[in-house]
Amino acid sequence: MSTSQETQPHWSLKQSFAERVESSTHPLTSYLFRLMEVKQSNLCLSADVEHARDLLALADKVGPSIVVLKTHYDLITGWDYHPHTGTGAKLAALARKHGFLIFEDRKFVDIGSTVQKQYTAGTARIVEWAHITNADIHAGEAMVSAMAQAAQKWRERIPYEVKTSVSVGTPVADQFADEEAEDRVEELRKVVTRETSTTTKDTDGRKSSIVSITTVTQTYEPADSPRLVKTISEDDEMVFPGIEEAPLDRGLLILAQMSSKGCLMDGKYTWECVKAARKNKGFVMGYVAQQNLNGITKEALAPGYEDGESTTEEEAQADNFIHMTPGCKLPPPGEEAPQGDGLGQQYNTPDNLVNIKGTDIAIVGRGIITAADPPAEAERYRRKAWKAYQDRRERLA
Ligand code: 6AU
Repeated sequence: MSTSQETQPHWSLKQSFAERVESSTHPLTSYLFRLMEVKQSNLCLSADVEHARDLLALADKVGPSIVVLKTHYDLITGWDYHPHTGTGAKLAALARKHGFLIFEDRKFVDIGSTVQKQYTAGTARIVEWAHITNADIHAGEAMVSAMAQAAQKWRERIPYEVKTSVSVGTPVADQFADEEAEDRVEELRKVVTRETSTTTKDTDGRKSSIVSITTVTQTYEPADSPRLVKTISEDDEMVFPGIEEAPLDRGLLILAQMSSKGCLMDGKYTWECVKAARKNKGFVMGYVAQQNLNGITKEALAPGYEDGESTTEEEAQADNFIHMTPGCKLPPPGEEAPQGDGLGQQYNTPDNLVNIKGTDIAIVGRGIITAADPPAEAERYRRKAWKAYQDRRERLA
């Protein structure tokens, strides 16, 4: 597929990740660019292992080499759904310890109302532990704004839900069904405002109100504290020293192109993804794609496509979306190109993806997981992908 970038590379391809921090339109993207510079890593591990305990062990071992850990929670046996002590919460603790973001590769696609519930409720409550998720937008742009709305609503509720606990024979907030919890939080909010005269403050900054037989405790953490849950053990409280903790904002990657052979996502679909991303910059961080789409035009992706509306040249120029690309593998010793997996997956080297095609983050699964020494192999991929990024900057300077 030819792109306008072949003749005139978009500015975002030439800049360093550090330089791109300033013009990022999403707080999580700015954070991720900074994290990439701190860890000198543009590697995402696709942790498609069988069991939850393998996932946690792998995340702990490979964590130092990566900036994003990608999950498919629904292929993991033994996933524990408890919001405070389950697999998601444990992964979140490992993410803080090693400094990486969690990307649940859920590939949402449905009507807006359904994706909102799938994203924020149900068994997995993805929004609570995954900083990033992705969507196949064949259902249309409305599902992107619906997910953005759900993430925003979730974000606004955090200061109350996280910090309010109830004691004396009353079930704690996470034991309530979602609606009940919301009612309870609303009730508590009123109580706390009303009961200021009976309020006492103890030494650790917590404030207790006596409300009939129920003690309501509110902790006074900053409203934007990135801690969602009080986690499991002391070890889980360790924090990566190179950078502050990730912001609580949630982000979406639009699945614009796939790595699989015979993929039916054509240029028209990809162009619609570009338009949806430009319309929803507050929530969309970027793309899962096979080429760099910043600054791309309709003519380059879908010549002759009559879509009735287009984005402007200025909008295209302003693009600073982050790109993550799967289908990444190093060739076996003595071979030039990596082979497919016999099931339709097509692979490229980190150099081809990052230096030539212009992606930012290489997503590697089996290339690392099935190696004899996954942490050492992750380090090898980290070095190759980072070198490819440096080579790209040199080549386009
Ligand atoms: O490196 P692999 O082939 O072991 O794993 C690739 C991972 C898998 C896929 O579900 C995912 O990347 N993936 C995606 C994503 C990230 O959305 C899109 C795509 O086009 N190809 C692809 O392989 O977890």
